[in-house]
Amino acid sequence: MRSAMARSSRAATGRTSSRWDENRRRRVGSGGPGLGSNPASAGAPLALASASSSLTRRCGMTTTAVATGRVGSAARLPVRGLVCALLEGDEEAADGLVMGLVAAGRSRMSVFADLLHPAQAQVGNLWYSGHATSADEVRIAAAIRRIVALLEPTPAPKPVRRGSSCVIAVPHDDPHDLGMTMLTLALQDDGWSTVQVGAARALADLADVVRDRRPQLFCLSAAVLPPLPQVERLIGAVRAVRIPVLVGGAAFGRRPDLHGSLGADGLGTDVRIGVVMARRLAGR
Ligand code: B12
Repeated sequence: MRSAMARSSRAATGRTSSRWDENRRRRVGSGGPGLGSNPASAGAPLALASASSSLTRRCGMTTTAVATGRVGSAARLPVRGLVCALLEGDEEAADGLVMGLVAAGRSRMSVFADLLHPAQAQVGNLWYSGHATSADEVRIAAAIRRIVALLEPTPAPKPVRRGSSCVIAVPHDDPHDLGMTMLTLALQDDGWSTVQVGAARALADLADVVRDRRPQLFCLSAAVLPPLPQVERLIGAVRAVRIPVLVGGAAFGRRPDLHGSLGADGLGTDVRIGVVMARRLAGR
């Protein structure tokens, strides 16, 4: 049964790949519809089944992973289906996929780490290979932000100790704040109280903010880093007052040795690892 399913899924994936690329080439070439401009999907119920069948129709894409993506199962989440829906500007289908998983018992953190983050990374890869435009990238980042805001908290059964608090920041001038937002919400679900410091604050000020707040943990999320000596000074200043520093985001994830050379205590390559490391580093 299992191997038959795997075979049919592989076969379908082989078929869909070229069809999807073909659709995509046509759309990128012709400018394509904008976000939410798919009148055919307007008013459709946010049901996983209808989202799946609509995607299968339009992208020729299997959504077997949705059907088998039960909580606790090892099945992949429908990253490809979500990316397809987002590229098509079909918000109903995208919402349907995500909400179906939540209704099936997925935690918000799992949706972030296993679906939204990989989907956004996939969009970056499509841009690299010329299958998505930079306008697609901006539009989809906005759509993912909207989906993130729709998700209700899913509190952890065994939260961290009361009084656990964390300051989370992005460096100034770094517009990539989706990761910080996801991490903040995932930590809140794990029982932390959080303070976010946006990209408007200069790195030099951040150490003062952290020292004033006295959290149990400081998290830095970055896709684009300021000069490294500035980052190293910030990390050193925070650690000097015995607050552990956890880092993450594309700038660190792509150079796994960087966090150590800058003096940080740990690197979280996704939000799930981040939540585990936060507990461990802060002894909560
Ligand atoms: C969407 C996007 C944008 C959007 C950002 C919208 C927004 N509000 O966030 C826009 C269009 C604005 C943008 C702009 C730019 N971008 Co951009 N962007 C992306 C893209 C496609 C996705 C980023 C994203 O949101 N991912 C989803 C989030 C959820 O993932 P994440 O941040 O990694 O977070 C996850 C984990 O890393 C972790 N995490 C994140 N932070 C932390 C922190 C801690 C402590 C922990 C534990 C965990 C953790 O948890 C999250 C969930 O699992 C990536 C491509 C990619 N492959 O990532 C490029 C990318 C990040 N961008 C990049 C670049 C270079 C730019 C520009 C400089 C391009 C340019 N030349 O103009 C500009 C920035 C201009 C500026 N002012 O500096 C590069 C960064 C290069 C690098 N450091 O290696 C990337 C990787 C693309 C590439 N070229 O490879 N971008």
